[in-house]
Amino acid sequence: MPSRGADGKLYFKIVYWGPSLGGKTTAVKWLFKKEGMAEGKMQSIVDPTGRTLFFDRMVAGIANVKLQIYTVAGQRRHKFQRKTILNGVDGIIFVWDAQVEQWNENVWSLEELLEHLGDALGKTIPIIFMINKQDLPNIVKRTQVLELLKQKGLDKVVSPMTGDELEVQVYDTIAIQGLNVKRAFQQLARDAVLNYYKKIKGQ
Ligand SMILES: Nc1nc2c(ncn2[C@@H]2O[C@H](COP(=O)(O)OP(=O)(O)O)[C@@H](O)[C@H]2O)c(=O)[nH]1
Ligand SMILES: [Mg+2]
Repeated sequence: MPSRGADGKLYFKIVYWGPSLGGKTTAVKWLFKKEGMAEGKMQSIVDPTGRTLFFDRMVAGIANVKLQIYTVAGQRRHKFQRKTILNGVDGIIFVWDAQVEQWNENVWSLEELLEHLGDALGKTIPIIFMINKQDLPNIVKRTQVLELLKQKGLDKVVSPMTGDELEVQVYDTIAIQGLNVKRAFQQLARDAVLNYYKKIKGQ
């Protein structure tokens, strides 16, 4: 659930999740630098080689709400840091690395997310997918990813607006060029906000 800030605004937490080097930081940097969506600076906690050690964080304001955007450290050994970042999450953007050889890393990362959030994923916590690195030659087909999502029970999600069952939203993206990055973000941001209003209306 979002929290109310000292400024009286609602702060939603949106998390970019996925395996190491999939393009999470690149996507958030795109929103920050090219789309100019951030308020203030982007914070990044990185190791000496520039890989995310804990998180990146950026805040965007849309209408009367604030969106706190986090990316997790994708390397397997940072499991504990990732769990911390999920506290109070309002929506997930999963960045799938489309490279064929990264298949197992994606599956591992998705399974870890399911371990943490279980049935809430796609039901009370909205999720969308970016299948990233579409510019590279040796990538998986979209249908293969959709098939895996089906196996994991994530091919269908609950509409944050109506409560009906919907196909999960899956975007083909190129984070380094910004292709579909903003569109995917706006979809999930909208879902997270609508989901909250649906929840409080239902109370
Ligand atoms: N070719 C290609 N490279 C990408 C794309 N997105 C990210 N990268 C590269 O993949 C590497 C890891 O990206 P990064 O955003 O740090 O991944 P993270 O670990 O998920 O945060 C960097 O060298 C990026 O430039 C993409 O869409 N296409
Ligand atoms: Mg990163």
